[in-house]
Order: sequence, then C-alpha cells, then structure tokens
Amino acid sequence: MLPRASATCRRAASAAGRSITNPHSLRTHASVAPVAPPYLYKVVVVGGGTAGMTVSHQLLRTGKFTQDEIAIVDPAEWHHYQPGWTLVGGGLKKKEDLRQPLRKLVGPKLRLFHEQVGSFSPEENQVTLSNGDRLIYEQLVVAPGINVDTSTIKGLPEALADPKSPVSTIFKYETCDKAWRNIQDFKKGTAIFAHPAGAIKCAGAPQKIMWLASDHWQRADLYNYKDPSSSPINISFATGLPVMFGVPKYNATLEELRKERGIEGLFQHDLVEINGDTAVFATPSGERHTKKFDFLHAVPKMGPYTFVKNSALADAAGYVDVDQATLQHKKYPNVWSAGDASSLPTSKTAAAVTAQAPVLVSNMLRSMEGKEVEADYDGYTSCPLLTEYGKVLLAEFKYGGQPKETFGKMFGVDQATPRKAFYYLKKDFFPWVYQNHMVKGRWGGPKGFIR
Ligand code: UQ1
Repeated sequence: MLPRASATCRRAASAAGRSITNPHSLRTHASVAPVAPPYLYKVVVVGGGTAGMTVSHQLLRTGKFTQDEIAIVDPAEWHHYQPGWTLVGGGLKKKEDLRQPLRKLVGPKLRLFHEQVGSFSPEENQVTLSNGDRLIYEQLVVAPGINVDTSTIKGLPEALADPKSPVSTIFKYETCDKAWRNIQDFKKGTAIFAHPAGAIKCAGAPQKIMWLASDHWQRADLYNYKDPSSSPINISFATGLPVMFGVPKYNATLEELRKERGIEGLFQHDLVEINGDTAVFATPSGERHTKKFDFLHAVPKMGPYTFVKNSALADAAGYVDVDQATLQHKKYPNVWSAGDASSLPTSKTAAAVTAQAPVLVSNMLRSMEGKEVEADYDGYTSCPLLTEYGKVLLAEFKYGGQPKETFGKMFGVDQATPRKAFYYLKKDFFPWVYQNHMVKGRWGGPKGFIR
C-alpha cells in the first residue's frame, strides 16, 4: 500500500534526484528495472524501542503530521520495558508484564514496517529495507538501539542457554528470570557479578542486581555484611572499569557500600571468557586472570548494529554521529538520533530519552520551518540504583558527570543517599508512567507530563 504523496514527500523525492509527482509512475519504472517502488514519508523513524516510540508519538502529538506521514521501521514483535528487567532479576516483577506487542503500541496514524533496515543512503534521503522496499524521507530519525551481543564473551551463549548453569544475565529478556532462579538456588560458594569494559546501556544495572542478590542472601542468613569471611557465600564485583560508577559523587557512596558489605572489588577486570566454572578476565595491560565461580551474573559487551556502524551516518565508533546538544546529524541536517544508537556522550538509559526526545522533536520542526536549531540537550540521564530491597540511590546527572538532581532542587534532599521513596519510583511509578504515557509521547521525565 502506498501512502498519499504529500507535497513535502514529493519534495523529498525530488531532493533524492528523482522527479516524481505520482508515486504510481514508479510501478511502471519498476517493471522495467527490477527495483521495488519507493514509499514516500515526511519522517522515517528507524527503531520502535524507547527512543523511536517516544519520538514518533511526540511528533504526532505536535499536530503537524497526518495519517501515514510518519513511518516506523522495526522487525521486532515485542516492545520491552528494559529498565524493568533488573526488577525481574530481583524477583519483583514478571517479565511478561514488561512487554507489549509492538503493533499494538504503534498509534493508528503511524505506518509500521515490520522489517529490518538493509542500508541507509542519506545522500538520496533513502532507507532500503532488507526486503528491498525503499523508503524516501524528508526527515530521518535513527534510533535502533544497541546490540547486546552475548557472543562477545566466549562461552556465554552456551552457559546462558543451559537452564542448569549458574550463569545468567538481566540484559536479555530470555534470561532475566533465570537470574532470579539462580539467586534463589544459590546457597554457598563464590558469586561473581561482572561489568564489562566499554559502553553499555544502563551502566548501573550490573551492580543493581548484585545489591539485590546480596540483600536476598543476607536475609536468608547465607551472607553476613558484618562478617563476610565466615559466611557460606562470598561475593566479588569484577568490573572492566577502574571505579564502581563513572560519576564521582555517586561512586563515593557505592564504593563505601561495597566495602561495608564485604564485597571484593576486582577493578579493570573485563570478563572475556567462561570456561566451565572458571571466569577469565582481561586486564588493561593484557594479562589474563582467572577465578572460579559457583554463581555468575554476566553482562555482554554491547555495540552499534552493523547496519548503523557500516553506514555513512556513523562516527568512528559506529554510533550515529549527532551534535551532542541539538541531536542533529553532523553531516546530514535532515538526520537525527536519540537513545542508545546515538553518539551522545552520556549514559544510555530510558531516562535520558525523556530529555532527548523533546529536543529532537522541537529541532526537527524548527529545521523543517527553516529556523535555527537549538542547543538544548545537556546530557541529562539517570540511573535509579537499587542498593537493597526497599532503597534506591537516584543518580541523575548531565554531561561531564555533573549531578542534576530533580528532588534535590525540589525538596533539598541529597539523592546520593539511598531512599525508600526512590525505590517506589523505580519499582512502581516508572514502569507505569512508561507504559501508559512515555511511549505515547506524553511524559517528559523530570519535567513531568507533556501538555
Ligand atoms: C524517568 O522519567 C523514567 O522514565 C519512565 C525512568 O524510567 C526508566 C527513570 O528511571 C527516571 C529517573 C526518569 C526521570 C524522572 C524523574 C521524575 C526523576
């Protein structure tokens, strides 16, 4: 089905070097040359995850777009609330409650292409899908997320797939509930919680699951914060990074917690291989260290999807190369990015998308109206760090690791102190507001509801 070619869509087509006035003429053309006809859209959004859905619905809610002028491209059947997977790993939620069929979430005015992207041709304002369909756009939003690749750790895919292995990860839908089963089954021995070197989404999650597990084991009398050496369980946090957390203010609290709770810190230890019950770590100097485990929570390395990395849109690291304050592509002014796939040098979270999406939407509209874009995104991101059952440290910060605390300003509280109120925000309010409002374009994070 071809959408009606609006005037702007026709402009996009002619910008792409074709003089199309009637899209059906391309069908004739297609019968001569074996290429699929292009579909014409004002906006094509690649990705139906947190960033893609939030941006698409916020665009629609501006009232500037009509039926089928915005298309979303995503092959996924399900849309997941990934921040909730830590709660599943901690036994606080059922994973089935944190996903919805993508088709159901996409507003009726949006056109969904349930396909993978094959390639980008930004010079021609065109995206080619893996089925050969071509979408011509006036504006393009690239937000397909980041690839959580279990094969980046040798032996991990096999260990995760074995239901009896003590290896799990909350970073995959398939295994976030295995993490909770393993935590409950674990009664004695060495538990390792790993955090990889390199960029990952939700950089706090690898330790959130550790704080919950250690609390669970303490409540079960298997671990004693005050006397860990006489406990049946011992715990190590093995991280590829030199610190517990990248923001100095929150790192101070978390490092103190680690010591108070008798957890061994293996810094600059990057898990690269699982060999039976042995974890192999690489250090920056190229050494290999090994440690036996009886329980392992692993976190795969993550990186840009190949179709982004290998495209003209990518920076040297493979992320969509956008300006860090305007979210506009550095080379192609009608290309935008938000979320995990973007080059924005901030922590990759859903909270970050609450601040990025309104800037992207506003700047896209300004740009379409011939106005200057505004440098409004300050890098805001947040990490509600579960430190035990019933308490969350609500890290909120911007570029440069500078704290930007919502409730500090409002109520004069220090958010580095774990609190019960933040726990209920994380456990109940955020999942609710996300599923009912954020994906529909009605939630602005710390700024509250939109319009
Ligand atoms: C937020 O808006 C949000 O989205 C629903 C989260 O969920 C993933 C968050 O973790 C955070 C911190 C926010 C920010 C909102 C406030 C009120 C601090």
